[in-house]
Amino acid sequence: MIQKQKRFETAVIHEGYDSKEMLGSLSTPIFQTSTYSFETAELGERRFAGEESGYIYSRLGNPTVRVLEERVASLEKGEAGLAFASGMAAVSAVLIALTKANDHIICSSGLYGCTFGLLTMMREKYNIMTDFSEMKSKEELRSLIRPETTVIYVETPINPTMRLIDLKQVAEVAKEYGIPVVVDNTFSSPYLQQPLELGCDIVLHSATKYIGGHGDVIAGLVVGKKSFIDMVSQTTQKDIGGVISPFDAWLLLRGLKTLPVRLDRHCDNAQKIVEQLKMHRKIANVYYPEDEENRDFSIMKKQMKRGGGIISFEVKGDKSQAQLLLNQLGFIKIAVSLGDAETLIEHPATMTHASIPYEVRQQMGITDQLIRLSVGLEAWEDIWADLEQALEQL
Ligand code: LCS
Repeated sequence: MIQKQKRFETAVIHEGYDSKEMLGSLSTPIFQTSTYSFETAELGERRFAGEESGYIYSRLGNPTVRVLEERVASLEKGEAGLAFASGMAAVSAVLIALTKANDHIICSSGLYGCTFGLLTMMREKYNIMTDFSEMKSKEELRSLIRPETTVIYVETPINPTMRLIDLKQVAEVAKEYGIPVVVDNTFSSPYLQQPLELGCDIVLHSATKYIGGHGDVIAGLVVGKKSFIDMVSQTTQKDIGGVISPFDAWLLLRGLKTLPVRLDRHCDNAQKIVEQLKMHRKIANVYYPEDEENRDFSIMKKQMKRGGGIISFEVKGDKSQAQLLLNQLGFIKIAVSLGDAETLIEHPATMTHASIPYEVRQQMGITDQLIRLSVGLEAWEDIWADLEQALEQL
């Protein structure tokens, strides 16, 4: 039978796995093994020489992990995928693979605090300089490119300001100069945004978030051209070693099956909460990509299917008012991370982005009044009731 390209909702369940090859096991088996025996010494030699395919040692590859890598590559419409022990293991493996001492990176003017920390370390240790840019126009981006620019690194939506970057526009400029564009697609997941389809080169995830979806695993994923993925697999992944465990890969495969169903609900709930927040007198600003009044709404329409499950907003007043709001909540949990079934709330200036110097935080739009809400899968009426009673106490 000729197989057509599967739709997203089918691919999340089936892609990369054939139960016929695994004794009919419907659930992907967990190959909980660190090593693989060779029948002969010569076979071991051929495997190490790359003359014969097959497994050697689980830091170099594992069958459960391989299913996950093939599935996510298909979902992101890329040639190949690679799984990591954390989102940061994925980010660092990619950035270290693409740079050498004295190179230059152009980065979106806002990003996750630990990625900022990694770029700072790369500057201090290897003189790899980073320029931050809003990437509002092609001219702005072109003006920053230097002969030693080797990466354009973009988060969109940006954690935690929810600002967006026009990925197609960035990819077009990068192509002119042959510079790879890396996109951190954590906030959207491949269900809402597919950067490779827009011309970008490499996409990565903190799979800890929507891909896992249940707050029980730390993991990372990278998708790109096979030649690039093979290079990372054989250099910064093999030799630095941030590989995922087979059990965590299995948890992600399970989480992925419900990704579209969960995200539809996250988006529905977030839309309702945005409507309510915008009407509340204690709220100064609400930032959500799929809000018609949002400053980046036109970019959202071009590249995202829906707005996602994360909202950020500023309360009227200062840091103490923001902290007071968090302290008044009932079932909504004060916690970093996002994309879980539970609604989570955090204060970026003192939590996820606290390591970024104050002045840089201000330039990025991370004010002391800014709060980040990861809208969960509960009934939206209950989420709003909890937020509303807390807001009443400010
Ligand atoms: N990229 C983004 C956009 C992130 O939000 C995070 C983690 C990472 C990469 C790193 O992934 P990890 O190693 O944690 O899997 N973001 C977090 C956050 O906002 N709160 O807690 C972690």
